[in-house]
Amino acid sequence: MGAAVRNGLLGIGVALASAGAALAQGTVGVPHPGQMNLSEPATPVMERLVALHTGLLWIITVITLFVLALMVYVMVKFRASANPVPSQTTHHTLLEVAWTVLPIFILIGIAIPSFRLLYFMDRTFEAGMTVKVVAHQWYWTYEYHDLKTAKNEVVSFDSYMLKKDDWAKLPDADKRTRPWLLAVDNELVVPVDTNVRVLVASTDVMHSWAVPAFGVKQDAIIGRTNETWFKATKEGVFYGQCSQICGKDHAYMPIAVRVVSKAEFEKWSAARKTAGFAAPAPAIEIAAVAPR
Ligand SMILES: [Cu+2]
Repeated sequence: MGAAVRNGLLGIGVALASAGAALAQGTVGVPHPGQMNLSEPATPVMERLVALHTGLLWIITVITLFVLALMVYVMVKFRASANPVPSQTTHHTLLEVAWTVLPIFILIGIAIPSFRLLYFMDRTFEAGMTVKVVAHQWYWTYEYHDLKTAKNEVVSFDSYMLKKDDWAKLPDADKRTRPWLLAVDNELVVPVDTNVRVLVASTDVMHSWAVPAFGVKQDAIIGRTNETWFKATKEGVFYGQCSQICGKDHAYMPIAVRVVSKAEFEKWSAARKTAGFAAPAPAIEIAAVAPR
């Protein structure tokens, strides 16, 4: 992409972001200093991931305390000083059956909600819109295949990390919602409360499109299209990073998703259809998603 075009896009991106600065005080999905837990959920998938994680933590805690108590009991009761003649016990059938069967039930109890969640995360059958994410060394291209320009071209644009100089020019209010190293020139814009099907592909090496607050992490692999989805339930800007090491600038291809109201999204998409960001169809052929 030519420098002039990129600068133009940058301008539009920055203007859009400023327009979004009102942003209804939306959430800014970034990690916080001292954060102990997972990201605050912004999708049903992430809500369920957090719930499963918390549930597992309880199970692990109870098991760990139980084993600790048993060990303390054994260490005290069967200490050498109180047992000059050691016990000769080698078997206890009931106990052995119990410590085999009980963990099986615990693991099944964990596996059932875990698999249900895996399938829930896998794909949506009721997509309100589809976005194709194409990874490159070292930026992302977003294609809105539901939005066509007057010339019948797919609305698509590249998303680069803001260079330090460009970031420094942002108004202070924007700097708070668009942190350095996460802010991009053109954010992925999606409507709130909408099932967004995400198709992920790559043109060079493996990358991974990940947004922690959405509970989404999908590998971008050359030669195939992976699918995932999210339904953002909060307005705001949510950040992620490429999560598959992909070369020297792996750390500098952040992901920014701006979730706006449906009315705001209509305005944005109408502008994109007429004003710009229109790019020719992608140069690479992406294989269709395999039916399942
Ligand atoms: Cu990467």
